Amino acid sequence: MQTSACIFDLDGVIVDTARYHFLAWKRLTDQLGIHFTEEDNERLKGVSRIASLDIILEIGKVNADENQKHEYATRKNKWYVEYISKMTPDEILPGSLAFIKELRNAGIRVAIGSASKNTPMILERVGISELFDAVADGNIVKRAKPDPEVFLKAAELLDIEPQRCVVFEDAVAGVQAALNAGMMCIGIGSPGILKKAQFVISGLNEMNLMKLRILENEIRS
Ligand code: B16
Ligand code: MG
Repeated sequence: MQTSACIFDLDGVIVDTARYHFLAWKRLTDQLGIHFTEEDNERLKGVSRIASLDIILEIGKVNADENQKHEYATRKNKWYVEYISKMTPDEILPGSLAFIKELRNAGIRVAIGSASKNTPMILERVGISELFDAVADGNIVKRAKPDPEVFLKAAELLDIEPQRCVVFEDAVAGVQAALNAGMMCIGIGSPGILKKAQFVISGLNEMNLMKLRILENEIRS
């Protein structure tokens, strides 16, 4: 079965916003007296904002009620938005634009499937809002990855069956979400971490349509 649509995670696949998330969480954890490292930040990739905060509070062994949690998450997001509002098109990861344009020229539909509620601002800042046929993000889905909701929503918006979609994902929870959606998944990162992805590359600069066609034949046959 041939691929009719590609769904891209945003953070870690098309842009590297993990460092901005880290800087913003670090400002919060410094204020709360929690020791938070870049290694800890790895655990937050692909995880929703509030679930990320829960992990951080658990690391710091800090208790907080719902009101406090809401205030902490809002404080962090305010700083995060300050950082991403200064993003430029130079921050698009290598190979992303060329691959997405190649897909579009071949009639393959393209969508975003991201946990981030800041997806529209990021796409706008880096100048690629017009590039996607559909955007499924944290503003329209309720259940966080590894739940398949975000990818199923993207497929629905594109009007393409899940079995004809390929997901590109950098987070363990995101790879699982793609598989749960019944989609083929190509991991972006390390094969040692993204163990369940059917194939792993280090970035979209390693992908092109011919390679995708070869992979789908191997994986779907
Ligand atoms: P926001 P993705 C995810 O984006 C990030 O990887 C994760 O670190 C972040 O907590 C989450 O978005 C929510 O982001 O606070 O902007 O709503 O990888 O699914 O594109
Ligand atoms: Mg990601």
